[in-house]
Amino acid sequence: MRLTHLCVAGTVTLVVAAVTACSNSTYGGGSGGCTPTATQVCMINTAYSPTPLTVTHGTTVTWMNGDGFAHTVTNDAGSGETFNTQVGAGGTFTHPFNTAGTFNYHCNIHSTMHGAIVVN
Ligand SMILES: [Cu+2]
Repeated sequence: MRLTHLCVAGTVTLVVAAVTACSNSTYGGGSGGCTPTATQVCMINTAYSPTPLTVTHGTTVTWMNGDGFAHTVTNDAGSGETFNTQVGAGGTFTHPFNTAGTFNYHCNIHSTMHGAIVVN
């Protein structure tokens, strides 16, 4: 008769993987705690979202930085609106848009970051 060793099942080793690939934000990765709204642009994963954002003239637009590092909100050359602000992790910046038009902007730190505000 064979002697059977009964292995005690249930010794489950949980491997807690340190996920770094998708957490470039100190605010939880992904949305970074920022939710885009009708008047708010999020800076998430080194991009503006949404873009373009369309608002009615007289609207104050808020940018929130959901990333864990700084961005800027800087008007493109020739834009009818002038702003240039560095926004740290978790920070916000607001700018009122009182004139209709399309206003392009970018991040001075990351050359791939471009956005637009369309004002009706
Ligand atoms: Cu940036």
